[in-house]
Amino acid sequence: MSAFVHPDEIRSRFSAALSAMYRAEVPQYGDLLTLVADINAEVVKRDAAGADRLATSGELARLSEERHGAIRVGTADELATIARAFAVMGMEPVSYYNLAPAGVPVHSTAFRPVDPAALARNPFRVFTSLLRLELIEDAALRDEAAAVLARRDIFTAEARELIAAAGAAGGLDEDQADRFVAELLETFRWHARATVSAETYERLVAAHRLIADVVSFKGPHINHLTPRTLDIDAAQAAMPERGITPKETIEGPPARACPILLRQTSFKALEEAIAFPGQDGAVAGTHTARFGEIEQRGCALTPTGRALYDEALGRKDFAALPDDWTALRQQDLAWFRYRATPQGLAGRPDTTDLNALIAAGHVVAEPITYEDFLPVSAAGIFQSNLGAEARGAAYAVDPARADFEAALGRPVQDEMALYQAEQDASIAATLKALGLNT
Ligand code: OOG
Ligand code: NI
Repeated sequence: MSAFVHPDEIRSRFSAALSAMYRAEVPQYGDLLTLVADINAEVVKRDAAGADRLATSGELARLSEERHGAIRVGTADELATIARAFAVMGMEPVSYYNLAPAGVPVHSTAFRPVDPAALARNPFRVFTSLLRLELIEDAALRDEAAAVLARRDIFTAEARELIAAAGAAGGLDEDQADRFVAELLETFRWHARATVSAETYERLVAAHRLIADVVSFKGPHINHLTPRTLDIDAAQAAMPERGITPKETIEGPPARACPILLRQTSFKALEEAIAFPGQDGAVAGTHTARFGEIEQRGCALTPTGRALYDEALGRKDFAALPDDWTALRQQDLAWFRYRATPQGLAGRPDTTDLNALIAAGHVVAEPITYEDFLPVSAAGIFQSNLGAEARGAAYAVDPARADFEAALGRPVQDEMALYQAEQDASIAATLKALGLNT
């Protein structure tokens, strides 16, 4: 019997294969990668102390491997199966995002590693949305869309077999892992041939551009892949110089000395040639779905900090959120990872008070990186890529988390519980290392 390939390794191989495929499909993605790599190299050169901090926390090592993508699936079976495929790569669904209030008829989760060691190895994430067909008003069109979706299988037969095999045996061997990566990649591939007629496509577009994007093709093509930059303001400024036109504003918090959460910018979706099946060969058309995005990640906020952020975003005034690591930590606004210093380990500190230990130089606290997404930013990204005319009114519906989890086949994980667990574990390990048993 051959040994299983570690899920982290399968995730890294898949993330690299997806990046190579998307680069070949959308050359502008390659330009973004070069831009981000150049800017990150400049930041590391300019800010040696900052780079040191990133290196100690493991952020620097994962940076060039770090990216997130997004797909939009059409049915509960597609969502449940992709969840099992992501599980093979050590990725779990985290958080529920309701995009309906922003006029986008989907709800979503982010599949990502949850364990700090796995995140350090490769934090590849996929923002995954499920179409809410019930929000199509026209009953005939709704039934037609459902029938189209029911006919397709977004997975190859071999991908389905390997997902089942991994589930049954608890992992994949070397040969299976390679085949799994190649076969699952097919689900994410772009298909320039629509599966519906030009006439059906137009009616779907008229209902909502996003519905047309989900329903009209063989699979849920990856619609963007986002590298992480250390300086999004510099990246935004440099985009036009490289022939890339960014959206006007950066989503998320403003620039700060102490970066928090997530800042994102994107370039508009490409208008791409597609073909529709026609009686006499193919009918030509165009489709806009795929775009480019870059992001800068900052510190994860606690529920209190997050509530302050959400309020600040509404008022466009961020003064209530202190721009100072000590204040963010002492006011319990952000999550931190604690660590004993060599001085602490050599000395014999006799207090378990973390503030006192930090003041004495026995302990340091590093901000924990935000690994998730922001619904308001996601809505902004969706909308800037659907075109102004698609900026539909908010759907007057409740978040349907229970429906989403039923489709998924399991509950989503609570991001706050994950950050809390990491902070708590670091505190316990720090006190133990200092011989301060509590
Ligand atoms: C997903 C948009 C959300 C982000 O970074 O917030 C997203 C989509 O367009 O399918 O990727
Ligand atoms: Ni994104």
